Amino acid sequence: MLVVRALKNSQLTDGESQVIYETGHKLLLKMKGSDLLVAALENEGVQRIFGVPGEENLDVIESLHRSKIELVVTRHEQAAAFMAATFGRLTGQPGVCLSTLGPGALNFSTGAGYALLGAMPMVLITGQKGILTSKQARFQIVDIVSSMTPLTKMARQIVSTATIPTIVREAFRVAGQERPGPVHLELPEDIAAEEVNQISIVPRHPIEMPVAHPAALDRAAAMILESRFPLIMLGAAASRPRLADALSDFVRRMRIPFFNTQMGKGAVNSGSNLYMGTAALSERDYVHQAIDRADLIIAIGHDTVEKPPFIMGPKGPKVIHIGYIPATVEEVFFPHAEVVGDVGPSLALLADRLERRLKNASALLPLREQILARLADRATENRFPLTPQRIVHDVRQVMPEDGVVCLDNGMYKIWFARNYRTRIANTLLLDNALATMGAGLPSAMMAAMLYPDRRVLAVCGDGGFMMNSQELETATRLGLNLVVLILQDNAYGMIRWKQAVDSFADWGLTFGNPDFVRYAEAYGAKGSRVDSADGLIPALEAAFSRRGVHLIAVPIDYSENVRVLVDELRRAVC
Ligand SMILES: Cc1ncc(C[n+]2csc(CCOP(=O)(O)OP(=O)(O)O)c2C)c(N)n1
Ligand SMILES: [Mg+2]
Repeated sequence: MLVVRALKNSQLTDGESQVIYETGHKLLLKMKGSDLLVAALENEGVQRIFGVPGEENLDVIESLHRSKIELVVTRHEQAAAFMAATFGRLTGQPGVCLSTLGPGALNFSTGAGYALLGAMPMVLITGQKGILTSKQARFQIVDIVSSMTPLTKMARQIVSTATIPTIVREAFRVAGQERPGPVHLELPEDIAAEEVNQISIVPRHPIEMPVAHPAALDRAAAMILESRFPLIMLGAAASRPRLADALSDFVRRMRIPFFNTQMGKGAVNSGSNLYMGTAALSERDYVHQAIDRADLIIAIGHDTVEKPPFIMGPKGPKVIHIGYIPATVEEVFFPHAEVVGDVGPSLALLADRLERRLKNASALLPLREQILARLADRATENRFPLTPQRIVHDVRQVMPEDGVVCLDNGMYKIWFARNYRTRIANTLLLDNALATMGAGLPSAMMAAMLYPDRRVLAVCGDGGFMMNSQELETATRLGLNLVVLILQDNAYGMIRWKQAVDSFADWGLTFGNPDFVRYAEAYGAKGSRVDSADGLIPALEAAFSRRGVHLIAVPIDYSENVRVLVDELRRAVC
């Protein structure tokens, strides 16, 4: 254990104000709780913290100032939480965000829910008034630990400097281990300022997850061998960054066709000739022709936080759940067998039992061409405003294989999930769990920070974009290379679509918009507007090649929503 020790004045030579300790932590003449917190965060490998500080965080800010950790100030705490969560999603290491007490901490709520449902590792640190005295009575005090408890895997107030190292270590373990998610720590200002004597930082060590039990593997193998029409489904947990290679290997060795849920998209090379589609709707889409014919679905990493990719009933296919943790049983999902354990090695063991023994592996493959052909329908239509299919098609043209598209939430999410083909894991980031509006821009900003050499595109509706558009300032200040595509229908289009589907009157869901070009320019970004069907590709190309932050507004024709997603599917699949 590394011992962090406060040196007495007498131990320092004249004029010496700080000592570099052997681990690289700076040991201060007077060490305080916040220094210990920051030393513990450095011990976890934290390099950046996102947030909006308040006066209760000032000790922490001073400690960060003296550390190697960068403080990235955002313009709203929600955006900081979305960025930290996306860091966790893309790296597997918890992202960290910081806020003040009360109002700032409450602004973290949506971000905490986003990380909890989305299984994204994150540590949220909030300030609080002193707990030993009460000099400001109840000013700004709300019970944040209680408000965070249902939104996190663990929520704790730090009540003594002595426990900081263990609480921080525990927080990162809990946040990072399967199923990953957010952890909340509240650091009151008097504990942050309290002088610290001799306290040990808890070192990290690697942890290997157990692999599935041989009996479970044998049972699953027998079911797969018996199956006449097997189909693989890749769910949200299939997109864990560490799983991409093992999963691709499994699909390649089994030769069973696969489809994915929205959040399982890209987990395996879907340019692959086994890809059958994405279940963006719960039923009646073209991909459901394969799902409905299957007698066995091998569901890898399915997380029932997602809108159901298909609905199980008393009849229909058997389901094997393969996951890091056991399945959750729902009205619409109740697997018949489970393979629980570290997914990558467990899949390799399953493939060892089955490779070259499956006579029916590709029984459903003949449906593939017809399903994918229907999705490509009208993708190059020359209509203006542009159709969603054309927008998805044109975006794919300008995005290289490793380019990352980050979606906000709106009607276009269904179109991108169905029609956008991914070839590399985590190159279409979307939220089909909390499905909150406002995360598109911050998640894309995080992707742009992590991958400065890749093209990163945020796709937002005109509603969702405006929920965190202030972060354009953060993006320009950070010097990010990022393009934001705003799909303009002057409405909450998705709700309008649902209104139409359920035969409600078209009422109450439209709004006005700022001039997006001038709006971008006011932030020091560049703005442009697409005003012809052939204008989107050149606008995107120009924005990516000029670098910096660009905003492109494109009018969208949502009449396709009802034409395809209601009328056509009803005719085709009924
Ligand atoms: C924070 C939040 N508020 C409300 C909703 C409900 N909701 C889902 S999609 C949507 C409309 C989105 O409008 P816009 O961003 O313009 O996208 P569009 O559907 O018009 O393309 C709404 C209001 C939500 N998911 N999240
Ligand atoms: Mg809209």
